[in-house]
Amino acid sequence: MPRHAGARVREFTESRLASGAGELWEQGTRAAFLDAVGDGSLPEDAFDRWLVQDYLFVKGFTDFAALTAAKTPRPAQSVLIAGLSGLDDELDWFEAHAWARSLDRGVELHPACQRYVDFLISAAYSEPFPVLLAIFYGVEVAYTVAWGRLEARGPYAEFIERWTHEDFKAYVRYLLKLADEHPHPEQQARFNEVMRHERDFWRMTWEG
Ligand code: MP5
Repeated sequence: MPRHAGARVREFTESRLASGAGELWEQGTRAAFLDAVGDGSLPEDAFDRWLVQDYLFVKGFTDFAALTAAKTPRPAQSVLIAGLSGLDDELDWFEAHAWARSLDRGVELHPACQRYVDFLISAAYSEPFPVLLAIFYGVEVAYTVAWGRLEARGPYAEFIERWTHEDFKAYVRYLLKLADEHPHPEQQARFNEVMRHERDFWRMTWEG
């Protein structure tokens, strides 16, 4: 791990939900896949697998985000609506990359990806909005911290930058503020579940 990476992600690592997740936090935000991105040894097929599965994940996450926005009262709703537009741009971005690499976007969700999306959609229908805010925050913070442990250089610099950019971090910070402003006893348990799914998703990208 680069020397300054710990400092870059510390504000999130030390936040309430992250520290409450115990070892799941580390498991959800560190991955052999990312270590291999960092040292330049990532096999191309692993990257392609991640790209397609992450695209499919983000499609499901967008449905979760829309349902969460619908359940969240104003003024908190505002940032979630803006986030939907960001997700639309992100899907275009994934499609452009998948197209450029001639990947088949019609492939099925891997069981690990399917389980993660099923968890999100089921929660979106059944959980109250404060719990959904903690899940939302978990999904986004997991990526900004996991990718944030890498320096934005090498063939995948654009991917590292996407989730470590200052604007993205400000968005993640804001989601944390919303979750903190609307506490709920179930937030920690559902946040932990997100970390479990992140861990399993990363394993899938590495092991296939
Ligand atoms: C995110 C993601 C972050 N793209 N994939 C996984 C498995 N977890 C979290 O979501 P977004 O919409 O890319 O910021």
